[in-house]
Amino acid sequence: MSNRLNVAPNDLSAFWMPFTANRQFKQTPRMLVAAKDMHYTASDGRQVLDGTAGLWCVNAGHCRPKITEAIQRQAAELDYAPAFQMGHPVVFELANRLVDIAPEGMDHVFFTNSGSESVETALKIALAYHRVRGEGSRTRLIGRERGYHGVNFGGISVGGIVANRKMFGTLLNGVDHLPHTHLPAKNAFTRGVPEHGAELADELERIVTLHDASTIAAVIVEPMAGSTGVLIPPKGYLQRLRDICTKHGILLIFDEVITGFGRLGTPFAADYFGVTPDIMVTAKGVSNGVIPLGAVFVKKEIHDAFMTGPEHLIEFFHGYTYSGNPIASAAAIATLDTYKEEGLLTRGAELASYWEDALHSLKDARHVIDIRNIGLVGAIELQPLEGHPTKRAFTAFIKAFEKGLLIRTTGDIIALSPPLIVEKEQIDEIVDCIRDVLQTID
Ligand code: PXG
Ligand code: PLP
Repeated sequence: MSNRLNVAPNDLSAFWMPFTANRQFKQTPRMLVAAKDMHYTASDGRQVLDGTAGLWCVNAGHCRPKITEAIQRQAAELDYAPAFQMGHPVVFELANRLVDIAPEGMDHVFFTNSGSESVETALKIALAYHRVRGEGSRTRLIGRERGYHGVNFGGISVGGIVANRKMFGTLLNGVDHLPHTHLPAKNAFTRGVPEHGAELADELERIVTLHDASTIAAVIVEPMAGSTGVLIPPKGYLQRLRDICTKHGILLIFDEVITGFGRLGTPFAADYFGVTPDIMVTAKGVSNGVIPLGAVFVKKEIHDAFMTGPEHLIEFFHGYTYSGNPIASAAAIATLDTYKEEGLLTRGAELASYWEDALHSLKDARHVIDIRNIGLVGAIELQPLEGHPTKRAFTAFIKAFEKGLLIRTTGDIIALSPPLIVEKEQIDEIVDCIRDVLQTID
């Protein structure tokens, strides 16, 4: 063990923490110092069950030996290679491995270092694709209310979470938004995919009528909206979006940063819903969250549209210093090996009904106003404390951590997404702990 374990830093002020209540944290820090499989070790030595796979990313569980070894080996052999105009074998192997498990027709992969970068990359591919085909008037991008597409300017423009947008000026021009699909009055306590709301996809027709299809490049949605509190698409909704996009020559982008790599019990949400987008945005689970990596999948027609003109010219002016770097690529190959050996990309399907029953057993727990589930994702929505939105869920988060369980909260929603190696007893432990916590908080 590293001698850094259990040695608390004496000054927490320099690090400006992301998406964190910095002052609250620094008064009562919650430090994680080690992890293995389903558990973290906190700085006071307690074991904490990981109910969230880190931030929806550690799908194979923590410190898996194959992944650790691959990183160590690659770091010692080829640490870095220029990403532009040079190659190394590991990233080509990774691209082939990814295409093998991707939905039919998604034949090419562009690498990034995060979900946010994957989103920007996808939006740029969509715009440039129309332009290289002589349809340069297609410049509008359509997102959705309550969508989360990372934190860069393109992503917050098409995204629909007001706190992530309101501080940052006018954002991208020419963006419009579909309505979100959260209909608690009709769908509360639905098990799995909700019945009501497919017609909300028809709002895309309204937007097309308003702007004209010839001005619209792409629609981007999360197949299941994760970050905003697990909003599951109504039955038939995604197929309707697909049909409308196809009818009008608009590209459909699925942001599968959370849903990719087994979260719903299928390799991708596209497989779960039987709807194939034109571009698929991924990150997180592609490298088990261990090393930053993102991957944008595109259909052959899109890739091939760029492969024209003189062969010595760069076809797409985009890329990152670390696009497909050797260590991240090696980590991702080892991740895919682990997923394959342990059947993790479909394990969620085997556990889904147990998970669903366990979650819905909380229906009568205190403060609960809705429960949602799909694959190995769950959400428990709480009645907000009068006059103090988000406070009740935040208190639940703190109390759960004290009791040895890591959960995520967004607004007054508890979101759960354990590593895909979770056992039934650990599902029981998660649910029992949350029931206890809800019993004790105001
Ligand atoms: N798209 C989607 C659908 C995401 O969920 C991103 C893009 C951005 O990925 P990066 O790697 O740039 O963070 C995400 C990330 C949460 C939570 O608690 C969700 C995310 C990240 C951190 C926390 O819900 N989603
Ligand atoms: N800023 C400067 C000054 C740079 O030189 C570069 C890359 O060369 C970047 C930003 C972009 O960095 P990255 O490729 O890691 O996204």
